[in-house]
Amino acid sequence: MTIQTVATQPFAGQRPGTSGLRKKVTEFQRPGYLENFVQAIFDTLGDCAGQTLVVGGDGRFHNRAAIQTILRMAAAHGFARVLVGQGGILSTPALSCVVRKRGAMGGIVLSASHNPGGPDGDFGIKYNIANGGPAPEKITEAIYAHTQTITAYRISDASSLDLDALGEQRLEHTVIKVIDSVADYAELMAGLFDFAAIRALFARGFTMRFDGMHAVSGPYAKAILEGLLGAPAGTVINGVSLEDFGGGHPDPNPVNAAELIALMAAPDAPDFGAASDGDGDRNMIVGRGIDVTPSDSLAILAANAAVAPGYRAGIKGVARSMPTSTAADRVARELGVPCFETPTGWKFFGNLLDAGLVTLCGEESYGTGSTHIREKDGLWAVLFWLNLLAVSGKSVAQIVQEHWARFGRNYYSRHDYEAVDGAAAHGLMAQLREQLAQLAGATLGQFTVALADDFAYTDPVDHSVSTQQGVRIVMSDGSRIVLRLSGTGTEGATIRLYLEKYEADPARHAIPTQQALAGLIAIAGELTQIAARTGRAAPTVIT
Ligand code: G16
Repeated sequence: MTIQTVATQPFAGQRPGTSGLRKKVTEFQRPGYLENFVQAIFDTLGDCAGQTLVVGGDGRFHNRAAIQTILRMAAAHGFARVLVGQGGILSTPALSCVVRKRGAMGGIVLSASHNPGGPDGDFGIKYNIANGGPAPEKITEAIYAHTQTITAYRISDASSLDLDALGEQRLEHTVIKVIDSVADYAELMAGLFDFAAIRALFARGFTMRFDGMHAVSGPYAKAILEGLLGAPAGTVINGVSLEDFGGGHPDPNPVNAAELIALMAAPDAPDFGAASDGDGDRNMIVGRGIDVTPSDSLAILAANAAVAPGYRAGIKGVARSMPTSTAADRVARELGVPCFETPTGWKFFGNLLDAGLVTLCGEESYGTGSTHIREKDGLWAVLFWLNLLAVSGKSVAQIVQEHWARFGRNYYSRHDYEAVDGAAAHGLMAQLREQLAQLAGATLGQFTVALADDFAYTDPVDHSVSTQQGVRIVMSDGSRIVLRLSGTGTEGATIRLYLEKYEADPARHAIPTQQALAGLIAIAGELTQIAARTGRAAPTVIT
């Protein structure tokens, strides 16, 4: 075994987006493409000698090949230990958990999250820092800068390692330890939630379906729900992880998890339904005949946090991304704790969590999490809901309706226009930005504009500033139209239009969502000329 220095040239476009570098698998298969990015990570980290690194991915196509390369490069950079999930598998939350628990310098996550997988699908890589969370922008920008000047990478020429047998192997001077993918994570969950109460719930005949979408969370859900909590076999559906996710789109929303939604709408529906995404960090919560919006789910968990042993002491604060509905703000106000509004991207929650300013965080994109790790966590949210259902004895629908009756309902929807021509999408945003100055105070339909701006965020901890994080048009009654371009797509541009309308009157809480939002949808259409500019009569996906 020797360490090779291989000459290379920069690739364009290796700037990490909302959550790491995401590209087509074929791009990652180009000689040197992955190596350059990994070298840029190690160059950014500096001296890695004596350090521990954690590596794992969501099991999608190219996961194993990429991990073999990363292990050989880690050995060439003098890491003392690399912990790798068995079979190369670690869900994103499990990786965050292992980094924190094992005192690692950081971790490398191989995933393109909810994006489709397979040879023609997407792949991704992300670096997480010692707190277990995604690297902040100053690090991702430094990584990008290194990719643009790179001339060589260092790699051991050792042969492939066995990723399936638990235990230690040696690569150059580095110990590679294959660890159980689930154990550390399951232990953390058992410490946060009332497993005895959930076990008793299942023993009483409570029924549930967890849709693993053939992605990474299946094995975690089986071990915890069907194993530790005694849910009957068959509770976890689509629970076998496949390299192409069975050809599906592992994004847990009512459109992509249509099978689960149909099951939950049937007369003999189970009591509770849930789904997670490609890398296990997203969650969708469904009751009989009702799917809970991620924004409502965050607000409901915040209002009821004390049911779970891990949160019995109360919550210090809540954070949500700017496009997420303001339902959580109302709960925070009543609890007398702060609510922070951050740009889209879980990385923006890290400082708030580290500083102890918030306990719970959430995003409209089906992400919810807490101080327990520094990633959003799909199964954690499902267990939180199970804990709430077990302790309250209520149904999902009852919990949601009672929440609305108490706090009011924030009708909410996101309209996505996917794979739009990049120039058209940027043109739309530019034209909208130009209108902002004139919009304040304007009357639009039944609404008066109270604020129209391009969201900028100053991190309250390190005071870093992030600008151009999305256009928001806020009406005097709190209703909002928000537009931004996705930072996770790999084809053209994806325009996200977010709509929110507050309704205090419980007599008006059963209106179909799109109907409740129709006035705002029409205004957004006129302001943006989205149909004409994109050539699309309707959004690709409505959630
Ligand atoms: C990532 C980020 C989230 C973000 C989501 C959508 O999630 O971690 O914070 O909300 O992408 O981002 P965008 O609107 O830019 O596409 P994931 O689950 O894809 O890692």
